[in-house]
Amino acid sequence: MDGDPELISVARDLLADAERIVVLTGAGVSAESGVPTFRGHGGLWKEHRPEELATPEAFRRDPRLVWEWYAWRRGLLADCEPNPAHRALARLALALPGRTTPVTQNVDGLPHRAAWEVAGARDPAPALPLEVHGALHRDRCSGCGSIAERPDPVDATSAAALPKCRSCGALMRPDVVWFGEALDPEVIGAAFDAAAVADVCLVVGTSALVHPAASIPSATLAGGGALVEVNVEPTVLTPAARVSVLGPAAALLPSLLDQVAEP
Ligand code: BV8
Ligand code: ZN
Repeated sequence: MDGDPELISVARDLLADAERIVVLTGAGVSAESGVPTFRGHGGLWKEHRPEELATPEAFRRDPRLVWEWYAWRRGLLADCEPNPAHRALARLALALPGRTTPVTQNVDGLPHRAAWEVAGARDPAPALPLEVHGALHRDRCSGCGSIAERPDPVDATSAAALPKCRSCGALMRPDVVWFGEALDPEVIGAAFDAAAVADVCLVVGTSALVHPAASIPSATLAGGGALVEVNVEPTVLTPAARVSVLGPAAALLPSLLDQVAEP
């Protein structure tokens, strides 16, 4: 089995003893669902530089190219399913409602799908994460901000064919946070508030390079809490982690969390 059993046992005890847990996930938690990460081999940024596409300037300069990239990513996601890591995180949050705050940097919507799947007839709300970077499946108007929850497939073959707002006619854009854009203060504020009083911040599958989200674990450390990391390689957070378990999230999280969720 992946992951040092001794480290998994230490991590499990820290989580089991925690009154309040914040979970911060990054692209690595969706890797085993087939969603490419940003900076790993074969990562999304390999073909394109972030500055080239995930910025408001790029959208102003060439909205068709930006929409082509996002439409391609939406197409990839259509074939992806939540993996055992997403479901283990959903089970934890549903078992410990009010004590677990799920936060994700990802825009793939997989944690939401896992929450609905795992909740069944129960209310999935405790397992629905704070999406600090928005959601790829939603459109937002670049003019009036109105939201399209279930947009039609985007035709990015020409600028003229790009989606327009039904209310004001401005261009629609993916409802994600681009580099240089502020995060929704309510969403990121709730994440930091929860992290500041958490006994444990469980960080799964992030290189912790993108701020301000990457500073969420530091809020837990500043509040006297502990950092538990799960990743396939060390990151900038590893030195500050009480325990860092090396291995793939889909293999590790069920064994790490299920005994915490259902002791
Ligand atoms: C802002 C949505 C201000 C779009 C994304 C210099 C220093 C510090 C900060 C900055 C700086 N220069 C600029 C900044 C700010 C900038 C930033 O942080 N830049 C970085 C690159 C240096 N931040 C911003 O611009 C933010 N806004 O600061 O606004 C402001 C304030 C007021 C008014 C106006 C402006 C906005 C940042 C949001 C950008 N949007 N996504 C889209 O998706 O297209 S970020 C993008 O990166 C994704 O959301 C992604 O989640 C995120 C972070 O990446 P990771 O999730 O960590 O993914 P990565 O591939 O890097 O790592 C994967 C990890 O998983 C690896 O560690 C790997 O080992 C591991 N892994 C792989 N497989 C597995 C695994 N682990 C476990 N199991 C596996 N199987
Ligand atoms: Zn509009």
